[in-house]
Amino acid sequence: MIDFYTWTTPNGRKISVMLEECGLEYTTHAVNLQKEEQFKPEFLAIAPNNKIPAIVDHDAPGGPVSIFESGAILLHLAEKSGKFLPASGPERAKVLEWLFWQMGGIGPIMGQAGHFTTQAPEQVPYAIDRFISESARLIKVLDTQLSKTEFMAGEYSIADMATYPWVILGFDLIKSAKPDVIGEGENVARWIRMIGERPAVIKGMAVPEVAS
Ligand SMILES: N[C@@H](CCC(=O)N[C@@H](CS)C(=O)NCC(=O)O)C(=O)O
Repeated sequence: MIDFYTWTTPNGRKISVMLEECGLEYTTHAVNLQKEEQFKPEFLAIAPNNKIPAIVDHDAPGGPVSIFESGAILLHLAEKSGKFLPASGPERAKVLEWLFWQMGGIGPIMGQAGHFTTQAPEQVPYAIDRFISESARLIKVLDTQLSKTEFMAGEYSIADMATYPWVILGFDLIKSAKPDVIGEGENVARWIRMIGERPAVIKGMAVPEVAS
């Protein structure tokens, strides 16, 4: 059994999608970021960086283990299930390449774009333009890759699961802000449609259920 600590944000949804895709049994614990529950000592004991997602895998080989950082969790679950990450060879390298591209690029950059456009106490035009432009550049990179392959690394993988929850959130907004960079982004649009139709993705994107 897996205890899963999450909230209604893209980094959490990467993991709920993967858990659903693998059919792994899990219990969801909603960590309300608006109420600053990520700073509670019992959560910090599992996730010292005070961010969701985190898991405790009670049936890991060698005994129970707690893991924070969404990329590390995706790798753990892929290795545990034997799914969505080839065991070796160039196919594995390609999945890891695009997974780390998401972890170091799309996630932090789109996160800052969202922060400076909707949450910052003052409007900072340079920061807004910097993060929206870099998000647009990254989406164009994704679009070019998806013009060559059906999914990011060939077959559907943890790289797609890591990237989809971010791109679905910002694609229309960034495309309309930077049409000169992204154009129609038709390959990303096709990829969004294909992934969004997967039953596990529909379920995973609705985790955690919170009263509105
Ligand atoms: N690199 C981390 C980022 C996690 C992250 O930024 N989580 C956000 C929600 S999407 C969070 O918990 N923020 C709470 C805070 O910063 O206090 C990962 O991929 O797991």
